[in-house]
Amino acid sequence: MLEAPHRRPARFITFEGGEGVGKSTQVRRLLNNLSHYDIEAVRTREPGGTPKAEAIRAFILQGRSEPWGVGAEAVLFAAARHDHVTQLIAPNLAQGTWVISDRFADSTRAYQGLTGGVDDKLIDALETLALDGHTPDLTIILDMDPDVAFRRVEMRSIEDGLQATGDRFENEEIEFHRRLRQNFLDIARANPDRCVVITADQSEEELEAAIWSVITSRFPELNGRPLP
Ligand code: T5A
Repeated sequence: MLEAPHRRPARFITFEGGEGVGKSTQVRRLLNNLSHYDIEAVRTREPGGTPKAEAIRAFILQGRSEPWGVGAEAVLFAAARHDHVTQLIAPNLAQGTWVISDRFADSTRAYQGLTGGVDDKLIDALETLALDGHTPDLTIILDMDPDVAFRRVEMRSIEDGLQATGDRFENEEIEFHRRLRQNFLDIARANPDRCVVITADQSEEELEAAIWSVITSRFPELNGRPLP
């Protein structure tokens, strides 16, 4: 009998951290670097990633869910995540395609749970339901002073010719973002096998190299492969 061709395992990697720390920039760079080694990967984001989840994203980030309270928002994020996992993440992983997500379940724990005060038990239950066993293989937490990150976001708005109006969460007080930073660090401490914290206050190229070094040391199929 012919042996089935050996297929490399698909990896699920998530990027987390506060606003403007460089997640989207590094997700794009990682996709590009993986493609140099013929690793098929999809880039996705949360909230969002599928048409239904993107509809929930617009509803929340425009502030329309705010009157419902933070607990209901946690449920909405989980509903979006459930669709994202079942319609995009799981099918891609099953066919051998890596999935790189700009935010995932740790954001609900950090924003709605630890910062917003939603009970741990509800956050745990929503996570179990939404993930359906699809825990990331690696979570990169980009960490930096939120004041510096906010200057980046303001600069982007100016460069884009937009007024710095911000979305629902960008408009929270700086103290909220300081707490959030600490909460992501606490999540990393509680999940040392999955999470790696990287200082984000460095150039895009330096950060890209630091992330590549984590990826190549974590996944044997990329062991020793230099940054393309
Ligand atoms: N949310 C989300 C919850 O409350 N609960 C949840 O469960 C989930 C999933 C999503 C919002 O929803 C909340 C969290 C968020 O508030 P979003 O817009 O998708 O909103 O997420 P943000 O994290 O806010 O996205 P940003 O685009 O603002 O931040 P990024 O992706 O971290 O940063 P990036 O890469 O876009 O870079 C920002 C700017 O900095 C520059 C870039 O060119 C860009 O202009 N930059 C750098 N400048 C200097 N040095 C570097 N190293 C740089 N890297 C990037």
